[in-house]
Amino acid sequence: MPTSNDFTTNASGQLASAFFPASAPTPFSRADFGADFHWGAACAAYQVEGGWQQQGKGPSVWDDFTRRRGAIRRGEHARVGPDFFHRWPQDLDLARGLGLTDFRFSAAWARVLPAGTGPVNQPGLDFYDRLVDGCLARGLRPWLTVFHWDLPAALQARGGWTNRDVTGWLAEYAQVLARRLGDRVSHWMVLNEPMVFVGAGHLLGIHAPGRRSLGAFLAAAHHATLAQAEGGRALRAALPAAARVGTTFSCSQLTPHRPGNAYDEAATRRADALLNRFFVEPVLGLGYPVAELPPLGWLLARYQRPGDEERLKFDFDFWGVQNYTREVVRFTPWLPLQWATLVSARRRQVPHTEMNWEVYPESIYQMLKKFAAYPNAPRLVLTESGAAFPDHLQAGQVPDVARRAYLQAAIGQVLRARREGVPVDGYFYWSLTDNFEWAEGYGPRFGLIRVDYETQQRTVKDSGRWYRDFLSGQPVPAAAAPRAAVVK
Ligand code: IFM
Repeated sequence: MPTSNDFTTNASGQLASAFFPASAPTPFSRADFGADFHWGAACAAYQVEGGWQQQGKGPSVWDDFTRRRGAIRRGEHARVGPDFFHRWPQDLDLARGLGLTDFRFSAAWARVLPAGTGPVNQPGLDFYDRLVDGCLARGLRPWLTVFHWDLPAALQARGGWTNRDVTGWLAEYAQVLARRLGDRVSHWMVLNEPMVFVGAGHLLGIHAPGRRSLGAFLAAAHHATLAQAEGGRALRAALPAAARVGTTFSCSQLTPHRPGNAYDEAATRRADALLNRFFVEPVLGLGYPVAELPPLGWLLARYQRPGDEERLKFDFDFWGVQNYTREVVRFTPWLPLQWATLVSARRRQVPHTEMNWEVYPESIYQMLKKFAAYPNAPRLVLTESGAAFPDHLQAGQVPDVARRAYLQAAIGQVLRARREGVPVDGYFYWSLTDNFEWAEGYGPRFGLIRVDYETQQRTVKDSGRWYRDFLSGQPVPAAAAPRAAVVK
């Protein structure tokens, strides 16, 4: 099945139609999004910074997890990574060179508070201060994610996300950041993709802290939902009134494996409740979506206290929608609790990325529509979307045709939603540079900018150049450019 970067090898055109379904809008240009639309790229501290023990930084759960034998592909870790800790001026210069208006990054909790709570590590906080000033000096609006998965190891030793006190720890940390940076950072996000760090970290055991326990999952899930709202309140209390407070959610369009089959349809509704609705609906005061998953409701009740339903609510200024693919769901009678499995793209023999995620940009449109349909939903921003395809340096260039096509297709799907009235205000490509892709190590490359991890040399890929041209006003023609390469 095609995962190739070279469209010319895909004579069937299957890859092209995956990127550009008939519904994809063309032609279009930046002007169609209006002057205030946010154009960015995103990254996260643990994945790019390196500098893992520098200037007083404490250890995080990922520093510990990457030491575990077999936890990470090829035994890789992120102690140096793309070395953003030292090379951020160069990376921000490149971001500006692409014409981005906004830059999203996260702070490493243990760089700011080495023990998770208590004394602040001033050099660590100073680093983010310089980074924020560096963004502003280059005309990049900084967007700061408070928590992108790197919990301080000292807090994990106290139970981490399974300890209800984590809500207070997070609020304290959020306020430290807000007090120092709130005069310059206009957009804040409390959590990055809670379902991923809770599910992959506490139930599946494939991310830090590597737990495989239903109890740990449920406790962490409830505490993360509480922390999301408490963190929002803590930020709002400490930030100037003009600052925008948001949070982000992972999500995927879900399709039954056998459309029309009652079991697969019901399994899809259960998966939707867990994967797309679980962290969103309590924020709106709708409670957890347990009607589809009664056993989950009974089990979760063990971790809830009187008054929690109220505490889970928060009126965010925006939601960050993060979408990479769609999932196909099949009824699975032997799987307790969910009775649903996701049928992998490889198994379905559809075009997919190196993450084994189906190439399906239309899911972006579907998810924006879905989130916007909630009564009282705030404004939306696509705070992540991206694609990992293999790429190579050839004569000083990186001809990453597939990523370029994905980027164009993703932006087109955002426009499609916007044209139908969805209040979506920004697009952030994941990621500015190649980086450490968690359990997959350095294998999958998502970046608009290639990183040679031996030399730390940066090379803007063709996808990055395409983004630059698009942002400079170059229109996407009616017959999308990469399509021409397909029918060879
Ligand atoms: O790299 C991750 C990121 O940390 C969170 N969202 C998904 C990306 C790709 O897997």
